[in-house]
Amino acid sequence: MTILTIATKPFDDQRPGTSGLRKKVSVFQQPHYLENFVQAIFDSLAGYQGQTLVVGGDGRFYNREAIQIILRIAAANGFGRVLVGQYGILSTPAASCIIRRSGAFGGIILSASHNPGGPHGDFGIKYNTGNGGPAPEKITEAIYQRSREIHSYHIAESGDIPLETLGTVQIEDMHVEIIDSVADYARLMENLFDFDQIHGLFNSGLFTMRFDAMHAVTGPYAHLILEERLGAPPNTVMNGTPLADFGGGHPDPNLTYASDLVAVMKGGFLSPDFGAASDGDGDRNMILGRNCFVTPSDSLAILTDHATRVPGYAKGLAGVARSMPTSAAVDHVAERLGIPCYETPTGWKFFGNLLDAGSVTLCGEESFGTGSDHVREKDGLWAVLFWLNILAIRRQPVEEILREHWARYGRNFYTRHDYEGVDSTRAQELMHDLRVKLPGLRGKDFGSHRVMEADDYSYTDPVDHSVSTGQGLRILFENGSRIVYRLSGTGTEGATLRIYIEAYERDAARHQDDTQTYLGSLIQLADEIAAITERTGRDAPTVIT
Ligand code: VG1
Ligand code: CO
Repeated sequence: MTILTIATKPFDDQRPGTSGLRKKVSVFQQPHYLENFVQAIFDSLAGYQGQTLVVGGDGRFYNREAIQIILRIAAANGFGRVLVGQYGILSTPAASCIIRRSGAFGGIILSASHNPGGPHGDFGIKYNTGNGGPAPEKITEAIYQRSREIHSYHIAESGDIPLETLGTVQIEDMHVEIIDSVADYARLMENLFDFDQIHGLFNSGLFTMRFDAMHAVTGPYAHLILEERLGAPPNTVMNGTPLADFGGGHPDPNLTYASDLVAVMKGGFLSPDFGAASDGDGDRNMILGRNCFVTPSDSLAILTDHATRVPGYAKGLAGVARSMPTSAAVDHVAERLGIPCYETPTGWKFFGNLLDAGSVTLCGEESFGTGSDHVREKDGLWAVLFWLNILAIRRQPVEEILREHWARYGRNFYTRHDYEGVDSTRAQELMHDLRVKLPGLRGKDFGSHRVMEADDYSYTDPVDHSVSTGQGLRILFENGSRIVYRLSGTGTEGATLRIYIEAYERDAARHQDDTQTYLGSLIQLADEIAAITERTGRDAPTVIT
């Protein structure tokens, strides 16, 4: 076998977004496109010779082809060992777990997360560092810069490696170990949660649940952990076989796209007690009770409130963190616990330093992401198991736990309105004009809302003091309400405008109000201030969460 050096030309569109490089499959299938990016990753790193790399993905279309290419480039660049999930499958949190456990130099995760898959869908690639977390902006920027000047890549001439059979094979001097995709992760979960107690809950005959894997990566994880280990009946996991096109669905666990599960949970007393879903790559979660939806922001607050009752967190929490657009529900719990609560820009990479420094134990985002210091990614099944542990302790309906939480801490009414597929130029202009307008909004009255502050959110990392600017336009009102505008960094078609709206309500008599109604005046204001309807030509958002 030989190592080839192939001449190539740079592509100008390889800047990683919120979570890696995401493009249409057809873009990745262009000759040299993936190869260039992988070589650009390796060129931006130093000291990996002879070291271990972890590789796996969410099983979407092009996953296996991409893995074969990555293996050959890794061998040509001098990695000593690559750990690959069987069939090329690793959920994002499992990849993070394996990077940490194996002492790997880093990992490459193939996923476009919740974006649709299949030949006409999306594909993605992300580099994670040795702490198991997404590379920080310093590295993703270096990769991008390198991708703009790359003129050759190195690749071993080798046949395809069979990804089905566990065991070790060799490419050049590099060992390729095909490993069980689930085992390490399942062991980690067992150490964090009281499996006996959860087993008891399933055995009680008084509790049923449904988990929707959405034909994505969590199927095998959920079958093993929920059904085999925890004794849930075999029909607990739905859509549990990973498919390359996710069964034609949109593997995004929210009330719009997880419609199979939502329908099951709306069946009144016939519905299961607990419902949950995860996304394409297994890092997101949605939590449902019978006729009840727990917003991700509330879920983070409730997990924080119960943490010391769960074995893995019995020693207490160092602190918590949430992304800026996430509601302040967790802030109230942190205050009671007397622990710090950090605010970071959108994207899990911003939690890494805080977790590594031991400053925070739990963290989360409004976009259905919750996690802790057990790995360096958000973790869908982890959140589900955390909830199961809480339900096994409290033996109360989800809805009751939620109501009691609001009664104690007040309720942060919260919604996100997404306008997908907006013309990119128009979206940029809208954001630009709004940014210019912000300083003039201070002190202005809009009905009962007086603007206290309006700015373009910028973040200074408390650990390495790096600064990230342009992280979202915020309008903060004196009564504690706020509106945030951001453009998505994960989409592949046009622009997605996200508007986040929040208001705090102490009075329990209002806690059962409908969210969209309660926030109605702010929703209207959000439209007016940025002239959304007028400038996008849309009269309603694509998705409301
Ligand atoms: C979205 C979410 C963000 C999340 C990111 C990756 O980013 O808003 O909170 O971290 O997706 O999640 P954006 O830039 O589109 O708003 V995943 O599950 O797609 O890896
Ligand atoms: Co995801």
